[in-house]
Amino acid sequence: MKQKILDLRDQALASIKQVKSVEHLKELEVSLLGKKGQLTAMLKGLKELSEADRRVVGKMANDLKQELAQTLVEKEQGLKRKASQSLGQEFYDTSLPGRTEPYGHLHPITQFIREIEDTFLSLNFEVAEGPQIEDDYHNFTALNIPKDHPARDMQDTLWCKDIPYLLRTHTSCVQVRYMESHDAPIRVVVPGRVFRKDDVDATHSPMFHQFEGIMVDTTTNLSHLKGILTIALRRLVNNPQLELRFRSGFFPFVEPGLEVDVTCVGCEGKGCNICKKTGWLELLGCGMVHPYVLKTVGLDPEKYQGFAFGAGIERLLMIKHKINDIRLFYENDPRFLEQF
Ligand code: 2NM
Repeated sequence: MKQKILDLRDQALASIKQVKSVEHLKELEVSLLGKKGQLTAMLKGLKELSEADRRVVGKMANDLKQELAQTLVEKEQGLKRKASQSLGQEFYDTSLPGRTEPYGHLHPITQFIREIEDTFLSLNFEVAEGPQIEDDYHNFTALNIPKDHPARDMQDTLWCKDIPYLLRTHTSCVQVRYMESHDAPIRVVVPGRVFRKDDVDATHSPMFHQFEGIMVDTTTNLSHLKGILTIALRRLVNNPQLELRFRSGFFPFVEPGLEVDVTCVGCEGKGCNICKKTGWLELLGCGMVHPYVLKTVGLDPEKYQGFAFGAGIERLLMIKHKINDIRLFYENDPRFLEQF
């Protein structure tokens, strides 16, 4: 009887090994472990044995039953896996966690433009946009830029071929358009792309971004300019201690004109390489809108006065984040962009 069980084991395991399909395996399972199967018959034969033999042989038969059941399950899994692979599908483990796509985000310049808009909206300014292809009148003439000014030269401006248009060299044209169509009081900020025929180096690009703003009312003056710029710049560079220094400077569209320096981010004013040991960084231009400009857009300069300012967005971001090469903004290298 013992030998019969051992023989059945050898024969059964060999048969299972040879099976090539799940159907055959099921048939084999029935012929081994089914009601009329070989092992079942053997268990029935235990009755004829003595009490002591029955215990030993019974255990052997039961162990074999478990072993065969386990082997059949493993064989079935193996056959199913093989079948799905041969169909060209990978074995699909539904218990694995799903794959997630990496998240993207807005470009740092777009992020910063949104911060500029939020900052000036909170100061009761509106946001305006305008065309990037402009005419000579809105880009130069209305802004009191004379015919012989170097900015009008082929050398400095990207002019269209055959048609009298250019790529705007600043966003001031949008303020001109805004003032043409709106009465005072005016408070507007204009972010956007501008174009200059610059050679590319670490600090120059033929396309960059600016934001400019104007405020016009009957009593608007330089102290308002100073207050608004101080609040806005402190918030935009995220430094409530930032100091502003106003120097006189020249822009044809303002009188008086001013240049604004801010505390150096590299040394907080102590003097370092970034600020050439001065403690200050040149950040933007501003001033009181020239009466000629007001008159040209139809605002009475005897009744209204206003301030205006303009700053480069890349330059401000480079100062804020200590970035030393403007080209990083345009190369779309994830190693750079992922830091924002
Ligand atoms: C600057 C500097 C100073 C400016 C002036 C005007 C307008 F339209 F009101 F005349 N818009 N922007 C201005 C003034 C811009 O950028 C460096």
